[in-house]
Amino acid sequence: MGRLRYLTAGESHGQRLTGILEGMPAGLSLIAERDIDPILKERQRGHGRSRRQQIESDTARITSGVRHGVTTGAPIAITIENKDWVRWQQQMAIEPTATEPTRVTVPRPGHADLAGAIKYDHTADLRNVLERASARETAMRVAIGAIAQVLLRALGIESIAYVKSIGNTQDRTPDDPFTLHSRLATSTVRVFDEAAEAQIIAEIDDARSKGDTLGGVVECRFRGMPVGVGSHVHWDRKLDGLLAQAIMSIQAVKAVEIGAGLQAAHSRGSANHDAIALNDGSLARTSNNAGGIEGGMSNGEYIVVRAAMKPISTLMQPLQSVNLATGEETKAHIERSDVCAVPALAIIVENVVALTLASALLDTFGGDTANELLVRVQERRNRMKLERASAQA
Ligand code: EPS
Repeated sequence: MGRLRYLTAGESHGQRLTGILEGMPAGLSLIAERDIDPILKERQRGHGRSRRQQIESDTARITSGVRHGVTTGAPIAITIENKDWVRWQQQMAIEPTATEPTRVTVPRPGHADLAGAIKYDHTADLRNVLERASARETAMRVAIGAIAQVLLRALGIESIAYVKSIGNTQDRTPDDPFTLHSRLATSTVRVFDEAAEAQIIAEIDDARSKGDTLGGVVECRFRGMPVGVGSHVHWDRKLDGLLAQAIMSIQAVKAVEIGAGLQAAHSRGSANHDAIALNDGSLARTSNNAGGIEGGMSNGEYIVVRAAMKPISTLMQPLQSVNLATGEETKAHIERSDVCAVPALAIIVENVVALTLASALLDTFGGDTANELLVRVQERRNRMKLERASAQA
């Protein structure tokens, strides 16, 4: 386990989400309204979400680990209220209730319903599974990742996340997306190209009108990572391995790519590998097909990660399933749901990657205080300057 550990708890329609993040250094300025809430708002945005997003207005409440706006080094506890809970108090009551809950007994293909019900013996009411399997949990993961982003920013590491494709429509990503960061705030599907945006909106509306759902691909980039974060000597500390595990754990993600990803398998070595050059006396690369990671370590170029999301599994025109209470074949359960949550996935991936990078940075450089960490990172960055190496020789 890495230096940063976290746990989330909470059901989609329970009273609130709870999270604890442990391992953050002391001395970081952290204010929920400034550092977390705007990112939670971004996660809620996007054409294709359900009416639920008009009910919720996610805000994080920090209840420990921060004093007078500065981290103390103690575990940081956070809560996010579910506003929808008032309508679910009976169904989701913690205590036994006099009235029977409405039971869900027909699992949805693609969802955790069936496997989770068999695993925990919840076949009499699948709500015990689906409430926790729900991607509502990602609100807390984003809140925790937003804290990791505060640490990355203190080290001069910046990020951006956007949609590459939804359904059959691809966006045209600019060569340097950082230069067009502000455009993303105006796109309801988090793409750069306006024509692609219109086509994606039409595709989402078409899927909705047919009771269907859509998946897609998102990408995020982090620039400013120092070299050698991760490991080439321990399989379980390899940065690409850690990223893949963290991203694959996000609800509905079915594939992860780093850099050229699958495409690398179709090119020759001469076209794929990133030549080493000098840039103002510093070691640099002429391309970045490795996505900033070689040998399980950051190589100083920007980190590029993509994730593919399957179409959401709750269909308003449901697939066939089996009623676990009666043994009859029937249509799957229908529950209010999103048609497409790919723009939200971009924000979730960005923050989950931020957590993974922050944890790996702390594993590599240590530091009880943010300043200790910063000094060590600067020292590592200096090693990429060749004049310094030759002056020492
Ligand atoms: C989800 C179903 C929808 C989504 C939810 C995830 O919720 P509801 O059934 O209440 O409409 O909106 O996501 C969120 C609530 C969120 O904040 O992301 C599911 O089944 O996974």
